[in-house]
Amino acid sequence: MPREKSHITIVVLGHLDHGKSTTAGRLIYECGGVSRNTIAEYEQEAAGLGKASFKYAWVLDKLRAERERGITIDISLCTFETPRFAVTVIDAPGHRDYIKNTITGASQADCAILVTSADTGEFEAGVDQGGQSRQHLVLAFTLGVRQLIVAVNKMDATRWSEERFNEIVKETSNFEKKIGYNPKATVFVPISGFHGDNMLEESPNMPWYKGWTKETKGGVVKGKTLLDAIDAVEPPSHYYATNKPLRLPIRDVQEVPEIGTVLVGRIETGTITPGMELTIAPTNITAEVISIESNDEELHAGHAGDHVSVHITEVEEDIRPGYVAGDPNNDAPESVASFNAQVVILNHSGEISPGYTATVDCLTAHIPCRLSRILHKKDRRTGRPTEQSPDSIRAGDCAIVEMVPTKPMCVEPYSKNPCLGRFIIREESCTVGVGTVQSVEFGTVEDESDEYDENDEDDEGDEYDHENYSD
Ligand SMILES: Nc1nc2c(ncn2[C@@H]2O[C@H](COP(=O)(O)OP(=O)(O)OP(=O)(O)O)[C@@H](O)[C@H]2O)c(=O)[nH]1
Ligand SMILES: [Mg+2]
Repeated sequence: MPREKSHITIVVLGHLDHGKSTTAGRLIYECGGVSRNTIAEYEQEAAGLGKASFKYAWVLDKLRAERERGITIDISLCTFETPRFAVTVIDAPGHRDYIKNTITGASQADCAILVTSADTGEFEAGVDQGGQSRQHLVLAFTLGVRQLIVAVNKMDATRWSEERFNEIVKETSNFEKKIGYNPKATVFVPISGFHGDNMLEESPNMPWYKGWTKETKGGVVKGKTLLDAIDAVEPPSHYYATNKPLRLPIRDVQEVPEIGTVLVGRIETGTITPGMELTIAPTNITAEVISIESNDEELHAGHAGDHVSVHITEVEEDIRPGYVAGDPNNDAPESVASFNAQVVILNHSGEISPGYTATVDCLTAHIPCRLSRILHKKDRRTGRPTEQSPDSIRAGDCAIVEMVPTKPMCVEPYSKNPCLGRFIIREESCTVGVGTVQSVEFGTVEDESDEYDENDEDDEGDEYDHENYSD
């Protein structure tokens, strides 16, 4: 299918209630993705629940529980266009209980918009120890999202204060630098997502704001609005990855009545075409592609970067979110029995020694893995080994370790395939550490399903009510 515009994916991150869904919803509305009538309907219905201020958030918050509670629980995807790009926006939850969904969203993005509220105390809550503005940036950076836009939201609540904006830019620059981002390459835009200031058009309420500048290797770019900033994203590297072996990490598996099994996800590398055979790792399931859709349009082929729904032939086995589809004739993904990784421990109150088990988030997979051996500690700056076979590691340490998944899992060395080679180590809502895969040992593992099993919770649907409003 001919493509008029390049395709990018943006994830919207930030602390609870800072206005992620509202900003994304308003952006989609202003770009023509939803009608004025729909917004009017949302306004009326939301007012009935005492939540009128969530009318734009409802563009993305579609679950009953989300609308009633006024929070985002699961990620949702929507599309709109800028002059240069067809954009898929992934709205992620800020609530720490749903961080697994935030990670899944961030793992599929080329650029992040960090929405941070400028309102009194709210910005501070986001960047305090345990604040999600900070934690989300760590996650995004670890997952390879290198381009960042900071939308300083709720400027109306500060009476459009230049001083407050400057204070937030300064503080955010400080902590993003510690995480690894370059503040000079970051776009900062003062906005009101709810009122629409500096979204598509320059706001008359902030005459002091002269626009944003970002400096990257590609040069200096300037702009005014949030839309300008999205339009200035550098096209992602997976454009050039359509010739690599196929990797389609599965985000969702749908059983559609009268159609059959549909796999949903973003293609990280390679190309998928109707009629081709698929191998689905880690359980080696084979199926054939019947058809491919993106945005309700049937495609002749799906390429790296595309969000696709792939209708496959019926299979007996269970296919789960987190599995990875590939091409059996071209370096198919495989299950690993163990992997060696370089890990950095960020937050942990005690000593971590062999036997320690925590969730490893790698793309759309969330699998408990056991630390089986600590090979050596390393100096983070020089990379030199500092201690062979230590008994334990602790916060601040960098080490080479061996990990064993407690259920079938697919990861790949970072040097071979970065998207399947980086991961987060997490205990519930706390990010314990981050890592990159150095080498893998192929093989199968016993499925040790136990209380750690988060993917099972989703399957049973008892984590939250998945019922949609019918719009
Ligand atoms: N004053 C003001 N309020 C805003 C603005 N943007 C969002 N809000 C309000 O902030 C509240 C939370 O908005 P959401 O868009 O649901 O926030 P969120 O970041 O998506 O929240 P979670 O997804 O649950 O983390 C709502 O009452 C919004 O109306 C803004 O620009 N100005
Ligand atoms: Mg939200």
